[in-house]
Amino acid sequence: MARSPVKNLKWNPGTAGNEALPYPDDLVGQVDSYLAELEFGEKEPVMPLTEAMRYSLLAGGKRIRPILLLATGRAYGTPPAAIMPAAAALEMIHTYSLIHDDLPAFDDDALRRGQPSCHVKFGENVAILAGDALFAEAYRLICERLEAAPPVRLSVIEEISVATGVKGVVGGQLIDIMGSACDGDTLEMLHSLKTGRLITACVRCGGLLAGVTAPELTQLSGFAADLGLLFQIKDDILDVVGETAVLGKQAGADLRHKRCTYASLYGLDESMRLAQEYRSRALEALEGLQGDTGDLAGITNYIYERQR
Ligand code: GRG
Repeated sequence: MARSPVKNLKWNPGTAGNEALPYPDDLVGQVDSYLAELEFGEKEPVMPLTEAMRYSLLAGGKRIRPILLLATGRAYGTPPAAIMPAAAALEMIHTYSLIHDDLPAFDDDALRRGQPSCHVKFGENVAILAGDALFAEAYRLICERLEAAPPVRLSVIEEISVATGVKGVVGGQLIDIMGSACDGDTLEMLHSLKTGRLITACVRCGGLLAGVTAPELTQLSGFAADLGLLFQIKDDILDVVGETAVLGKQAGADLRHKRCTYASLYGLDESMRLAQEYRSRALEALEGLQGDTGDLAGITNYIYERQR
């Protein structure tokens, strides 16, 4: 068995209080309402496109990424409504990645968010365009609706561009489809890019919009990196032990695709131990921050405990 990727970790009794903190449920409804009200210029010729975009966007994902952004902002006193366009944009980009990931050229998955995948419902060509449009509309939303000083808005755009490009989601996806060697370092690098980098962007954008200092932003990034790996380890565990009906996507897909995952590389027991350690590490990172990080601890606990 490969070595554990978590080095020199000790259980930190200081995180114990944070383990009871709840998920900020109030933000879920706010995100869902905002997404439902978005206008994409629905006119007859583009109706199938906007229908496909809404179909996937409003299908009821967990909204972890926008909530992370809003919770980070709120930790430093920024009201969620003030930064909602950035949060919605990140959910749109995440939805775009799910639509494309489900395509026959990638995972060829027929079920997503408890309903037929976008390409199953609308056809492959429309699904590709729905993803493309969600990506572009996300940037339009930030440019038109996010009220922030131009340099801050530019930093947010840069953050998201980097997180989604070659040094982020797309690069991670390429490494994944190339199916390179399955070892601990490759796995960590793959997931840091494919999943972790977008999660980090959510936290960093929340921090940027709240005007945190550079050292604070660095510490927030450390928290987010651990959270991203926790998210992925849990995702890999759920692929093995979860149920399709609860997950809203096909369980066992990693095995079907012979993917290198935490569960396949380290086994279930060790993966669960790693998840616990990354939760501990993420909660520990929150302790040194200046903001009121209760919501971020609640999100960490939710990601650790989630069943879908
Ligand atoms: C440039 C964003 C972008 C994508 C193009 C297709 C592709 C390249 C990348 C695939 C990235 C991908 C789908 C990674 C998987 C991440 C993951 C585990 C998603 C599941 O997230 P949840 O559980 O889903 O938060 P919900 O449905 O709850 O939002």
